Amino acid sequence: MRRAFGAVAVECVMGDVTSQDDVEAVVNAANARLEPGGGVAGAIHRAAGPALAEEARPLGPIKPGEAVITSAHGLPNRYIVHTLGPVYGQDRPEAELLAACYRNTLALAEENRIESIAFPAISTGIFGYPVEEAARVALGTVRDKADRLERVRLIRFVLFGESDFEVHEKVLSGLP
Ligand code: AR6
Repeated sequence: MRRAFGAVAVECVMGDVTSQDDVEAVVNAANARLEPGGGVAGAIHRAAGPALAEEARPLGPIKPGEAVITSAHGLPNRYIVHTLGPVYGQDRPEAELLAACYRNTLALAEENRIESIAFPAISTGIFGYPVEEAARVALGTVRDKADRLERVRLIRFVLFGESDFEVHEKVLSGLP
């Protein structure tokens, strides 16, 4: 499903964030040291190859809510934006930190003249953020920022499973 907020399209798809070959940038649910890990980070580093860790490591460590950008190496995109989500129940205030991930990632996209970007559901895996709560923060933040985007024209949320996809669709369709 897809909605337009001014000139910006926001869509939800079910799939794998490492196989979004029609967007300029993909977002990594990174760890602080920007190293390969599990989940999205593991999949991105596997697909990108070892040169990604070499490029990324000197840019870390990063704090929850921060974002940095690298090239995409073996992925079919131009850039990867790496952002560190909050660990639910530990990094507080979690909603503010999660919103900062989306805002800072979109700010980097603007600086780098990126027109299309695909996000996974940051913090909702190993970091334990409940999916619906996270979806409200993520989609609400993107909607609020859409008006001020001058370059970014497509924001895609790539959800790994059917239930996460359905939750995001419901939240996106319910946004004012
Ligand atoms: N494509 C799209 N979504 C995915 C994929 C994929 N290939 N793989 C998993 N997901 P997570 P976090 C979903 O754990 O919670 C890492 O070890 C997954 O089902 O990747 O921010 C890092 O090194 C979940 O809904 O990220 C960090 O230490 C969502 O993506 C830590 O985990 C995010 O899951 C980051 O934890």
